[in-house]
Amino acid sequence: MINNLIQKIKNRKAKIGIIGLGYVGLPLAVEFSEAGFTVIGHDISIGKIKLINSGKSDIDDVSDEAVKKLVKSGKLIATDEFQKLKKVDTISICVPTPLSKTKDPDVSYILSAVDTITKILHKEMLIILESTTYPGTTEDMILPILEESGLKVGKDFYLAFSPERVDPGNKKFMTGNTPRVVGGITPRCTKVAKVFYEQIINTAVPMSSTKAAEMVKLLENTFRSVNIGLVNEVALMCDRLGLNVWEIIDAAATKPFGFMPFYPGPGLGGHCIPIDPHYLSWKLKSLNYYARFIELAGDINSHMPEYVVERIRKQLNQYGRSVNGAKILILGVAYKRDIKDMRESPALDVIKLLEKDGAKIYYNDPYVPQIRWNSDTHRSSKLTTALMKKMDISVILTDHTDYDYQWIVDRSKLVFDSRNATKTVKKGRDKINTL
Ligand code: SAJ
Repeated sequence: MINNLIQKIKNRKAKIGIIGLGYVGLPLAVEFSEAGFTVIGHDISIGKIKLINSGKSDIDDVSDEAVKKLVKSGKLIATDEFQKLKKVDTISICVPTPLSKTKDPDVSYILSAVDTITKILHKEMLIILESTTYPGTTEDMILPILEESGLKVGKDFYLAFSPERVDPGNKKFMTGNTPRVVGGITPRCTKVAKVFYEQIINTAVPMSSTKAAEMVKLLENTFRSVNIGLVNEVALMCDRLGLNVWEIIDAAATKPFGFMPFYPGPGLGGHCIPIDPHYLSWKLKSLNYYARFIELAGDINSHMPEYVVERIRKQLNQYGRSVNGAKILILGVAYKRDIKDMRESPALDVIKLLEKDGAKIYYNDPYVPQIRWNSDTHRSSKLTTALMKKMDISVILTDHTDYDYQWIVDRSKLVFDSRNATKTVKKGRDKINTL
C-alpha cells in the first residue's frame, strides 16, 4: 500500500489537498501545482477563494500570473467546500496557530482542520501538519482523533509534521529551495512524507519523530526571538553608555566565525517570532519547567515600543517640544521592510502610546495604504515637502528600501530612526537620533 501511494506521488497522480491558503499554504499549493500535481486548496475565507479562482494572489510572495496560469490549467482549485477534498491522497494543514488572550496556544484552527479530515479520511492517505505548534501536538492531539476512524497510522494512513520555513519577502530562499525537516509518527510515515516533499524541494531531512520536528521549528524561532531580545537589550545598554549600538554590532559582525548579527528595532512583529516561542514555554510550564530565556526575551522585545516613545520624548524635549501637541510622522508601519504585513507590528504600539500622550499622528507606508487604530481608519499620507514641513519629527519604524532617506532628512525638523535606515545619509545628521 505504501508503495502504491509513493508511486502516485512520484508520477504526479496523487491529488494534493491543502487546508489554509495563507502565506504558507498558497506558496505550497503553487509549488505542487507547478510540479504537475492537481491541488485542491481549502480555506474558510470566501473572499480568498474567489480571489484565487479569479487568478489573483493576496500573498506578497506569490504572483497573480502564477496563480492565474495554474487556475486556468485546472491544476489549482480553491474551495471552501471540504467535500471537494474527498478524493485527495495527501492533506497539508497550513492554518494559523496564534496565542489566545491569556498567551496560551490557540490550536482551534488545527482542530477544525483535523475535524474536516476525519470526514474525508480514507486508506492510503498522507496527512502532514505544517503549522508551528508545541512538541506533542501531532502525536498526542491529532493522531488519536484520526485513529477514532478505526484506521491505523503507519498501516492505513500516514501522519507527519513538517515545519514551514517561509521568510516573507525573502527573494533568495523560497519554498522550493529551502530544506525541509520531516518527522513521521512511524518510519513509514516519515518515508512517505519525505518522498512527498522531494517532489518540490531539493532537501527533505528525516527526523526520528513528529515531536522532534515540532521542536526544531520552535528552536529556530526561539533562537531569533532570544537573539533579537539580546540585541535590543544591548541597544538599551549602549544608550546608557553613550555608544552607537549600530557601530558596535557592525564591528562585531566583522568576526568571521562565532557571531551572527541581529539588529535592534522598535519591537517584534510578524505572527511567528513574537508568538512561537510562547508555544514552547507554555508546553514546558505543563512539565513544571520555566523557560527563562523565552520569557525574558519576550519581556524585552515587548517593551521596545515604550523605549522608542521615551527616546522620541527626549529628542523633542531637547528642542523645547513635548509629545503632547506634537505633529509626528511615522515612516513605515509594516512589521518589517518591503512587505505589507501588519500582523503584530510594533508600529501600532508606538502610535497608540504617542497618541495617548497627546501627539497628532500621520503615517506613510508605501506598502500599507490604510490601517485601523483606536477604531479609526487612517490613510497613508503622501510624502510632500509641505507635509514634512508641518511635522515636528519624522519617526522611521520600518526601513522600507523604497524611501529616499536623504530626501526625508532634508525636509524633517527632527528624525528618530529606529532601524538605522539613515546610515548612508550625509547631510543633516545633527537632526537624527538613532535607537
Ligand atoms: N527583527 C529585529 N531584528 C532582527 C531581525 C528581525 O528586530 O535582527 C524583527 C523584524 O523587524 C520583525 C520581527 O523581528 O518585526 C520578525 O522578523 P523575522 O524576519 O525574524 O520574522 P518573520 O516572521 O518575517 O519570518 C520568520 C522567518 N525569518 C527569517 O528566518 C529571517 C523565519 O524565522 C521563519 O521561517 C518564519 O518567521 C516563520 O514563519 O516562522
